[in-house]
Amino acid sequence: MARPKIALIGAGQIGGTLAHLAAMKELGDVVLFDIAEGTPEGKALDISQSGPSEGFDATLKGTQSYADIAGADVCIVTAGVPRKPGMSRDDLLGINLKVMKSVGEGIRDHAPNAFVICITNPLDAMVWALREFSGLPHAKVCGMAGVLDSARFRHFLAEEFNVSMKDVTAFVLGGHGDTMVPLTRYSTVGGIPLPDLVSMGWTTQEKLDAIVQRTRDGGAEIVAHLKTGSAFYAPATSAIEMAEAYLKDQKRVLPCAAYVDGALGLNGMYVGVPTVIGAGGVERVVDIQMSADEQAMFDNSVNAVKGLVEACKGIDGSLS
Ligand code: A3D
Repeated sequence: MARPKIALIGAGQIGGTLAHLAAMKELGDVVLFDIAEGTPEGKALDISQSGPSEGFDATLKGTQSYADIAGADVCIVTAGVPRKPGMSRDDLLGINLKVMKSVGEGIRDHAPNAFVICITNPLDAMVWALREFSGLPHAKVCGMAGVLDSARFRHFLAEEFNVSMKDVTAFVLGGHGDTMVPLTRYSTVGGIPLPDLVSMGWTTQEKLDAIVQRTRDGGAEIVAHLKTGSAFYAPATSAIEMAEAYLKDQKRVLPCAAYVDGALGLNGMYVGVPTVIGAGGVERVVDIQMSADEQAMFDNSVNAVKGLVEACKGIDGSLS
C-alpha cells in the first residue's frame, strides 16, 4: 500500500516543524508548498538529509505548484502571517483571509478528498473561510487550537501539581483568542476534577485562576519572548496529533475548531468544541453540559467568533 500523502500549505516556522515531525513519525510522504521560492525546497532537502540518522522512510518535496499536492490525504494549512508583539490574532484577519482564498481554491482543485487542518489565525474565522473557499465537506475541514490551548493548560497544571503531564487532562473550548474557555470542571489529574483538587488543598482557587489566565495568554507570552513571530513547536505537535488520529482512525477525543450544527446550542458555525477524530474526519461533536458560568463564557467566545466571521463577509463579498 502506498504511503499516505501529507501536504503542508505554508512552509514557515510551523510548516517546517510539521514536515520534520511527519517524517520522523513516518506518517507519510510530505509535500511542502509555499509562495516563497526556495523555502519549501530548502526545508524539504534539509529534513530529507536527517533521514539517514533518524532512520525514517519518507520522501519530502518542496514546491510552489499546487499540482504537487494532488491526491493529498491530509492538508495542514499554516499559510499567512503570524502576529508580532503588540498584535492580536484578530489583527491578521484582512491579510490572512486573502491567503485562505487562494489556499482553499488550491485544495478544492487538487486535493478535494483531503482531511484539512487549518492553523492560520485568527483561527476560527479562517477555518470557516477556508471551508467556504474550498467547498469541502464540513467534517473534513477543521482547525487546530484546542489541542494546543489544552496542552498549555496541562503543562502549567502538571508544573503546579508536580505530577506527570501524562496524568493531566484538560479541555479548553471556545474561540482561539482572549475569550477562550478553559473548563476546570472537565480538567482532571488522574481523573480528579480541578475543583476537587482545590478542596483537597492541592492548590488554591487564586493559583488556579492565575493558571487559567496564563493559558489564555499562552500565545502572547511566547510572542513576547520571540519578538519576531509566534509559537511553532507545540502548534505543530498539536496538529500532527490530529492528523495521526485521522490517518490511523484512532477516534481520538480532541478539542478542535469544528463545524457545529445542533450541538451545544449552536446552529452552523466553527468554534472550539470537543470532537471525535477518526477516518471520517470530525466524526462527532461531543455535546457537553455546561454550568451557567461556563455557558456565559462560552457564549461570549462564540459571539467574538461570530464578529470575526461577519468581518470576513464585509471584506470578501463572495462569502455569505
Ligand atoms: P511563518 O513562519 O511566517 O510561515 C507562514 C508561511 O506562509 C510563510 O513561509 C509564507 O511565505 C507563507 N505564505 C504566505 N502567503 C502564502 C500563500 N498565499 N500561499 C502559501 N504560503 C503562503 O508563520 P508561522 O508558521 O509561525 O505561523 C503560521 C500561522 O499560524 C500564522 O497565521 C499564525 O498566527 C498561526 N498560528 C496559529 C496557532 C494556533 O494555535 C491556531 C498557533 C501559532 C501560530
